[in-house]
Amino acid sequence: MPPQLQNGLNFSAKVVQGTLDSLPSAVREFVESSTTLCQPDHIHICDGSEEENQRLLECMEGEGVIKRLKKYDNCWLALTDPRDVARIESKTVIITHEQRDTVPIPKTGLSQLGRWMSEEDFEKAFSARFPGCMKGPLVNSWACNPELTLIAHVPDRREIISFGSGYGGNSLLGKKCFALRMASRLAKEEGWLAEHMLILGITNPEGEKKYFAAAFPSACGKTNLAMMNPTLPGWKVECVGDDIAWMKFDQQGNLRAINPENGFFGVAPGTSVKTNPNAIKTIQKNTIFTNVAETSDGGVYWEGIDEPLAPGVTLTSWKNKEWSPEDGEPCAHPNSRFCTPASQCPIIDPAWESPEGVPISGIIFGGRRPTGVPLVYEALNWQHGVFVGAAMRSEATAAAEHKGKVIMHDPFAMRPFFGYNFGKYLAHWLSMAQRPAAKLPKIFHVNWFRKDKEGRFLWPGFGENSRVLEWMFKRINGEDSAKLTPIGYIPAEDALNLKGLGSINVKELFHISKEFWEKEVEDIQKYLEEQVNADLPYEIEREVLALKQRISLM
Ligand code: TSX
Ligand code: MN
Repeated sequence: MPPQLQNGLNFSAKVVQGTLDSLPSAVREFVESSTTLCQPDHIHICDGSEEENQRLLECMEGEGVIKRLKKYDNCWLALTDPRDVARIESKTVIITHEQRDTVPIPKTGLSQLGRWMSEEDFEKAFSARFPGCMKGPLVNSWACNPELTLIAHVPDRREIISFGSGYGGNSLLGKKCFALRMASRLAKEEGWLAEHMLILGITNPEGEKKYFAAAFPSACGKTNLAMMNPTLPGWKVECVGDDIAWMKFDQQGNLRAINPENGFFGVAPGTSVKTNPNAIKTIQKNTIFTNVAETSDGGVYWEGIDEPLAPGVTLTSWKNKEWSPEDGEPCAHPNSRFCTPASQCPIIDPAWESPEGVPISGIIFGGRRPTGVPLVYEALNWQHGVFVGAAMRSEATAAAEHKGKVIMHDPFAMRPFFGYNFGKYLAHWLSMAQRPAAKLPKIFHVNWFRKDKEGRFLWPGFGENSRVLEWMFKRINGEDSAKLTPIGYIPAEDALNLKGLGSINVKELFHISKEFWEKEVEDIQKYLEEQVNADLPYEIEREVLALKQRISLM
């Protein structure tokens, strides 16, 4: 009898590990219908054990999909198709009945706050991709198919459907797809927050500890901050997470945060003993590297690793070619990654897996702003803080057709990750102030990247950022160490601890120019009115007008 008749089902796939009977009925039905659709040869039901992990790694090694890095213990190198190296916003969609449930309808042009697909178009896209996509050893099937890549979310059915890409942000579905896009929708429905934020704990020399959550756009060093070694004597930082925070006000009104991830999926280039010693220690074992360069002695290498190559050691680039600096191309892809267990981080917080979460005292927004934006300012109140999040911008390398750097809007560092209409998301944040017991955290904005007229950074950054966290710490404890400005509170004269730093141009670092902020508030207003349009909460429009007014009186 053919196997499909033996099991009464319309497929002949062999179950090579586990049994279908052991699955909850909804999961079993999903596996059976997906098998009928995709036609795989084999079904492997994961048990999550370390033995299984080793068998899968060895299986992939045997097929040449990954390579063991012999310099380290249980570290692996994966080199991808050069067309499959990053998230692709144009192929990442959310399907809802109404377009406006996914994105605000912009005044003109395309929404930059997400991409909607109609139910009919998704039905067609699905049928054009999935039938038979796991059948046999075809090239360009579901696992890597750059032409047909599609990352789809159907929040009403709680479904994520990803096709054609193996890149982490497209294929580790627990991360951006679930823990941010899907979870932000669930959070809106259920009264909590799913945010693109690191979580860190900081303890002062007296032993008092506070937790912060911080949102930064890419290229601001979020992972570096999450694992920072403070330079201030007697201070200690511990890491809860480097990318995602799920936060909820508890019965006592404290905002409690968990990191829903198990590890770090961090950008490799720029990671070094100087910029992030704790990340370097974390990735020495049990780590999968993607699209980095390999040294001839079986180690990893990338731009900014800041390690000399031992004499006679050569490099193979991420494109699997002998590499030399004269090639004019980087040895590692700029978006090459390490994927490593959080438990191995030397400063992982003792409460990092605590189910009740850690209490958040401060929320930090930030951006890479070469001009105009001071090192730190504190929002005037919750509504103003929500506006500060909405107004976030950061310097980014422009798309291919442009040249150089541009200042991009990235509200809440969530622009590619909103699971629903950003206007409704703002209303949800504002609604936190209406919760009877809520002790609202203070909100801050930081900019480690302000430059002087000669183009030199005004602030040393990295571990010295502990000085900024110390000021926030004192503000949260009610210290009167701030000066009011039109954009918010900045440290009062001598309130920012600069002991032992050498010369810092504090004046320039904190200068607030009327001319700059007149232009900045115009740009923010234009962006919010064009992009959020009819869904912009009046409280946010009011913050725009109030800021304009305060600047005009400077
Ligand atoms: O991660 C960074 N942080 C946060 C660290 C906790 N970076 C790296 C950004 C790229 C991802 C920074 N770069 C930071 C920063 O605070 N600041 C800067 C800018 C800077 C770079 C170098 C120096 C000073 C400032 N100084 C010297 O190189 C000597
Ligand atoms: Mn991220």
